[in-house]
Amino acid sequence: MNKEIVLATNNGNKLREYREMLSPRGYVVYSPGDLNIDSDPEETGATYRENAFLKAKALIDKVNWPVIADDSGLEIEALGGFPGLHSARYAATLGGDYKKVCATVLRKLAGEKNRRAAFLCTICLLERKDAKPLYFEGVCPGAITDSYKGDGGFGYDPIFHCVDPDLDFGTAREKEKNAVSHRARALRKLLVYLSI
Ligand code: ITT
Repeated sequence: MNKEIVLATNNGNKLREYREMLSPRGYVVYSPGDLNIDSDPEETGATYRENAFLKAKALIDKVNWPVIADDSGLEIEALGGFPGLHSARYAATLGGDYKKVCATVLRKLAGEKNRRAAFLCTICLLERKDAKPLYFEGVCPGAITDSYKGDGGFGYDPIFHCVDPDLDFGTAREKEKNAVSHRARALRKLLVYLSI
């Protein structure tokens, strides 16, 4: 397969992580911005899969390469899975200020013993316009930290502790996070498919 791929995202942090993980394997990852394409479909799906599909589908007609899209979120057990599918939208209600978002989540969990949480990622691959969408999923189990830790990564990383291996995403180096994250786990499955 051609090693050029389009990542249907407007999130520069996701783009950076995909490039970091895919470049050593010889992939060139284009963003919609690189191709001067505006693509920001409404994420109306009821699942990560549906939203990932909507994002990939919105681009596939406009480009000449396979498209991948990533829908992801943080699920916190004691909050019934919140913010989950709405992780980005919840942050938007606080102006996209993740220091505030993380502080609010920590407050919601004040005194809570059950800190279990997981990052989830679903990648949708559309190889061509008429191709059947394929999905690759990754889960990174962990816990919500007791305090805000470091400014590494992005989004909810400063309050996420990965359990296997033990790693605070807020203080981890990008390479360390990218070896074990939900995104890395989903991407490894995609790479197995692409290498067949
Ligand atoms: P695109 O839809 O344009 O790809 P987005 O940020 O809106 O960008 P999502 O709808 O998939 O993407 O929302 C995912 C949100 O979940 C993201 O904005 C973060 O708040 C959070 N999130 C996902 N992966 C994360 C990670 O690796 N570290 C920290 N937070 C993450």
